[in-house]
Amino acid sequence: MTDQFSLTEDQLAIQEMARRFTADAITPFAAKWDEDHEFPRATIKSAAELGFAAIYVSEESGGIGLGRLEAALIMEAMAYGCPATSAFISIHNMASWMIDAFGGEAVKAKYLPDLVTMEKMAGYCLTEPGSGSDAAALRTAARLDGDHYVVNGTKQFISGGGVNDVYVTMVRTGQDGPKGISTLVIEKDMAGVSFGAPERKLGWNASPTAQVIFDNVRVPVENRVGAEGDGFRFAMMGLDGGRLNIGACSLGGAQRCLDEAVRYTKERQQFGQPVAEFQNTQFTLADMATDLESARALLYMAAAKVSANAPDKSRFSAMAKRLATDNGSSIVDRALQLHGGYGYLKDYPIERFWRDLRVHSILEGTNQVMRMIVGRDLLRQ
Ligand code: FAD
Ligand code: 2MC
Repeated sequence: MTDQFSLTEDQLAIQEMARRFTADAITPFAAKWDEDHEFPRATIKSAAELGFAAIYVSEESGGIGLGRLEAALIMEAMAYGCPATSAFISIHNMASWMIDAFGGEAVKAKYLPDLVTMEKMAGYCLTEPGSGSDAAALRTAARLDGDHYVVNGTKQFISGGGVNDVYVTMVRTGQDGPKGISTLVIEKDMAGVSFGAPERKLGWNASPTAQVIFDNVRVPVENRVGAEGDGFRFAMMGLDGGRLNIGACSLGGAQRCLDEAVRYTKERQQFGQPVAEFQNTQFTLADMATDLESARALLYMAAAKVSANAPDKSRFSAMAKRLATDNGSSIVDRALQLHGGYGYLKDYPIERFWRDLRVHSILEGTNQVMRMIVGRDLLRQ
C-alpha cells in the first residue's frame, strides 16, 4: 500500500480498539443473542464508554468528533462479531448526529449529554406503513398548538422501537412532499406514544423492530431540530452517513465469513485431501476476497467524501452501500456453500451472518433506491 491508501496511526488505533471490544464483549455472545432474540443493552451501553455512541458528534457536545471513515472502521470491526448490534449502534449515532448537527442549543442541551453516554438510546423514524422508498410521502402529522406540536401517525419498522428512549422523527408540518417535513425529538414516555408488537424477522434478532405509534402526542416546539420544512434534508443527510455504516456492517460480516471459510476448508477433508486443495475452493475464496476488497475500497473512499462534504458524497455513499451490501451477502452465501451442510447448521456462525446481512440490501434505502440516487445524479450532470 502507498501512503495515500493506508490508514493513519490514529485510524489503526481506533480500529484495534473496536476489534478488541468486539472480541471480548460481542463475538462470544452474539449467537446466543440471536437464538434468544435478546437485545444486548448492557453491551451496547459499554460501547459508549469507548465513545462509540457519538463517533461523529462534535467534541463540544461530548462526542469524540471523528470522521465517517473512523465510524466505518468501528462499525466494520463490531459487525465481525454481530452485524445487528453494530447496526443498532450506527442508528443511535445517526440520530444523535442529526440533533448535534442541525439542532438549536435547547434541544442539544436537553438530549445530547445522555445520548453520548447512552444513558438514553436514540432511534430514527422515517418509514411509515404507506411510505417506505417514497419517504417524502410520509403522513405523520404535527399540528402546531401554542408552544407544542400535536403529533398523530404511525412509523413502521423502527429499529429499537419500544427499547429506545428517544425517537428522532420525521413529521409533516406543512405542504405535501419533501418541503413540508420537519424533524422532532419525541420521548418514549410522552403521553400518547405506544409501540406495536416486536416484528418476527429472518435476522437482526438482537435488534428489536416495532411500529412506533403517536396518538395526540404533545411535543414541545423546542424539540424541533432546525427549521420547519428542513426535516427531509436532515433525514437524507443522516442517511448519507448511515448508509456507509450499514455497508461497513456488511464488510465486517463478510470478512468474518471469509475467515471462517478459509479456516474450515483447510481442516475439512474430502476425497482424501483438504477441501481447500480443490481449485474450485481456491477460485471461490479468491473471488470472495476480491469482491470484499473492492467494496471496502469504494466504501472507505465514500466515507472520506462524506467527511469532506464533497459535492458527490451522496452518490458515493449510495454506490458504496449498494456494492458493500450486495457483495457482503454474496460472500457470506459462498462461505456457507464452502461449509457444505455444516454451513446450514446453527453450530457454525455462517447462517446467522447470512440472515443478518440480507436485510442490509433493504433498509436505509433499498439497493434499487441506491441505484435511483446514483442514476439521477449521473443524468443531472
Ligand atoms: P417498498 O418501498 O414498498 O419497496 C418494495 C419494493 O419496490 C422494493 O424492492 C423496492 O426497492 C422497490 N421499489 C420501490 N420504489 C421503486 C422505484 N422507484 N424503482 C424501483 N424499485 C422500487 N425505517 C426507519 O425509518 N427507521 C428504522 O429504524 C428502520 N429499521 C428497519 C429495520 C428492519 C429490520 C427493516 C426490515 C426495515 C427498517 N426500516 C426502518 C424500514 C426500511 O428503511 C424500509 O423497509 C425500506 O426503506 C423499504 O421500504 P418498504 O419496506 O416500504 O418497501
Ligand atoms: N442530502 C441533502 N439533501 C438531499 C439529499 C441528501 N442526501 N437527498 C435529497 N435531498 C434533498 C434534495 O436536494 C431535494 O431538495 P431541493 O428540492 O431543495 O433540491 C429534496 O431533498 C427532495 O429530494 P428528491 O427530489 O430527490 O426527493 P424524492 O422524493 O424524489 O426521492 C429518495 C428521494 C428516493 C432518494 C428518498 O425518498 C429516499 O432516500 N428513499 C429511501 C428511504 C430510506 O432510505 N429509508 C430509510 C429509513 S431508515 C432505516 O431503514 C434504518 C434502518 C434506520
